[in-house]
Amino acid sequence: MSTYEQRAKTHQSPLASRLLSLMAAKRTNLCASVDLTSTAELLALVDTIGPYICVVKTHIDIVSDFTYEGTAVALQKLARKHGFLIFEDRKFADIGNTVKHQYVDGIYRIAEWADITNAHGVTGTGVVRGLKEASKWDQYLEPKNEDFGRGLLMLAELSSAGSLAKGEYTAGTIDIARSDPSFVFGFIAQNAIPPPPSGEKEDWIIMTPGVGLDDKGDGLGQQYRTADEVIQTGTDIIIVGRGIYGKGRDPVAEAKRYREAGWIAYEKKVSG
Ligand code: 5BU
Repeated sequence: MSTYEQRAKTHQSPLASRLLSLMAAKRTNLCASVDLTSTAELLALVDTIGPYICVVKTHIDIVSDFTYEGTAVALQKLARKHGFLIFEDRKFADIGNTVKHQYVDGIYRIAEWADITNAHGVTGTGVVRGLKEASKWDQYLEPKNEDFGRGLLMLAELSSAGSLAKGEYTAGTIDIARSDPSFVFGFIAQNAIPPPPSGEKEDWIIMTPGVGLDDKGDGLGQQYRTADEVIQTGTDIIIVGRGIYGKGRDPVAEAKRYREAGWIAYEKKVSG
């Protein structure tokens, strides 16, 4: 298996290259899922765990006191301070024209501050085309601009019990991703992505939620596997939420612990 550094050099998505380089430089494949409902708590948590993560994943619509400047711009400042990307876990699932508006308009204006977002395949390839058009992802690729565009992850599989995203549905979603591999750079998935029938070489970044070292579930359908288990089954980035900030936990200690678990699993995988 290639290292993150090697993949950074050859990846077709500028955003994925940037992400792989920062993972290699910071020695972390940990994405923190920060599902907190107040801006102050969200920013305070991100500021303390920022050094140990490569991505912060948000659900911006659960932040009760959201303001564009106070929440989104402040989060961007922390991203620059600590060197991580921002992933808004919006799970777009509508026709191209609607998702375009949901991505750039409303009070959240996600495309302006989130490097990464994701979409379901249920509506077909229009979702990719709509989001790409709205992101104006290539406007960021000017050499003078330090930005590296936007990227989309398709939801191939979910971590929750009884998910309908499997079999033919998952295969169809993977085909949708193949419609634009410069904008779609990977998947939210629980397993490796099978190669295409043509045998062509592909490089997708796989991000996996449902990672926990202490719990097996949350009583509401969430299912946890360890960092080692998900990395051995093909994941590149582990997504951890309550395992880091859950009740009674020390977020810095947990972020360090998950970072180490993810990194050891990655090193084991690349070396053998
Ligand atoms: P947790 O606290 O580690 O269970 O949080 C997991 C996060 O990942 C949470 O924000 C979910 O919305 C998100 N998630 C998930 O758990 N499972 C999935 O399949 C997808 C997203 Br897609």
